[in-house]
Amino acid sequence: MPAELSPIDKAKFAAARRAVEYVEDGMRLGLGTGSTAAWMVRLLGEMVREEGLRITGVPTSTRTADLAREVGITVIGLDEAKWLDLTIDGADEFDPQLNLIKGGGGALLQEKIVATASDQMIVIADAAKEVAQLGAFPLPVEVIPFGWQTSRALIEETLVSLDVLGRETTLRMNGERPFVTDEGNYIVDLHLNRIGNARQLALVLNQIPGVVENGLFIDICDVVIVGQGDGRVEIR
Ligand code: ABF
Repeated sequence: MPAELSPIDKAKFAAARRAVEYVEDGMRLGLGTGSTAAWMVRLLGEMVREEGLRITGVPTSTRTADLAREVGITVIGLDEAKWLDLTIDGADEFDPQLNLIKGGGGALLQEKIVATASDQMIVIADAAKEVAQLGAFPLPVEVIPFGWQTSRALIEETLVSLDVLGRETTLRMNGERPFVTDEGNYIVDLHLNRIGNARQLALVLNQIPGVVENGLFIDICDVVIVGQGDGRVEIR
């Protein structure tokens, strides 16, 4: 473990270190995005450089693609890989059913496509991400820029009819301008506080014109590796 890590980074590193134990020679891997996933990518890079591990990686963002190349991982696109053995990614929240909120880092669309195209998805997270019910973390919804205000209004109307506590929505910003995803879209964050029926909400949101994808990952994750501040891990 690198020296001088804060407890939160120790937790992220510990989860990443356990996750790479699932990686076998020859695997095609989905490479997640975020600070926890970045530890995993660096560790895989070490295994490639020092142990001769042969893997190909499909990154879920340009950030991860840049890092993966930098550490020596062979990067290919999903269409070239076609199917993946394993995806390892971070999350913003996970519940007892291993359903997730993702997209705080803005990469939810590629993350969901890549995870869904994998035999297995392992989430790596620090213990603060574990919740009894999803929703305290704002739910990201990716919308196309054309008519985004209409899409947002439709999202707000939809929330009125569902079992959610909060209904505030905000357009994610990058300074003075809207945050733009790798796919050229905007993100509307939904401040719901508690999501009663995540499965229903995920389906309903994706019916709204202009909505490309939402950050609820339902029945996609197989295992969560939870890192603790003292470097221990627990498996969910
Ligand atoms: C990605 O990075 C996202 O889906 C999630 O939003 C975020 C988690 O970031 P971190 O690991 O930095 O907390 O996995």
